[in-house]
Amino acid sequence: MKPKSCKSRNSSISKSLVSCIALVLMTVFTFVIGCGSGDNSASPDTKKDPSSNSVSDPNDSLSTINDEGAIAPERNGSASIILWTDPVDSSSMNRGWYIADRSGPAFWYLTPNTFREGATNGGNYGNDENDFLYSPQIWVPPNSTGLYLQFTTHYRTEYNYDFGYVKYTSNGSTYTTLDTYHGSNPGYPGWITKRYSLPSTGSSGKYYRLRFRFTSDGSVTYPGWQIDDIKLTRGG
Ligand SMILES: [Ca+2]
Ligand SMILES: [Ca+2]
Repeated sequence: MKPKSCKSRNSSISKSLVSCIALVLMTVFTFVIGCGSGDNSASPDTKKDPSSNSVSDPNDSLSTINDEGAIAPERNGSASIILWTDPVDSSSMNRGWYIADRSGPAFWYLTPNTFREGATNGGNYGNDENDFLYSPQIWVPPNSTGLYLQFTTHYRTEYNYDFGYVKYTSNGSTYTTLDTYHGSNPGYPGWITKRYSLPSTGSSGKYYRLRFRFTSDGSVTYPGWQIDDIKLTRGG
């Protein structure tokens, strides 16, 4: 009897223990489910600001272009990146170009689909011209290599006396001459494409500015100079 009684008592204790364990497990399970539900309701995925999910574009820095109207950079084929371009159309003068008519009757003007130095009726420039056309500032990012200035042009001036100068600055004050035009371009009145290599920027980005200057002496005039489709590119 004793063993049976003892066994019955032990069995009762075991059942109680199992019940307790089951209760604990249920409580833990309910807690876990509850906690899981709480995490889901506050899921970072559902509350994340979409804008914080953007991946940094390696070309972001290229978008930091001056506020004078330069357009965003884009691929120029697969070989280079266009840092800035102006097709020179009727809206170009809203893009930060600057004209300075220092002397002589003619000056740079918008035709409106090209820039032209000469009389605004299409006739010849005058004597003693000293006229400037400045581009907007163009932001060139750090470590830019393979820089090129390109544009189309035609010109007809008095050979060796009336000149067009193509220049640029990367420090805002010192202008470097890329080319000097006089006489007629090959194929005039046809147009030609000119391309000039510019030095790399190094570890700091720089603002570039282009300058097209025209001068004439005291006699003999011609139609002048036109430029169009100007762009600054860097290696891709
Ligand atoms: Ca002038
Ligand atoms: Ca002349």
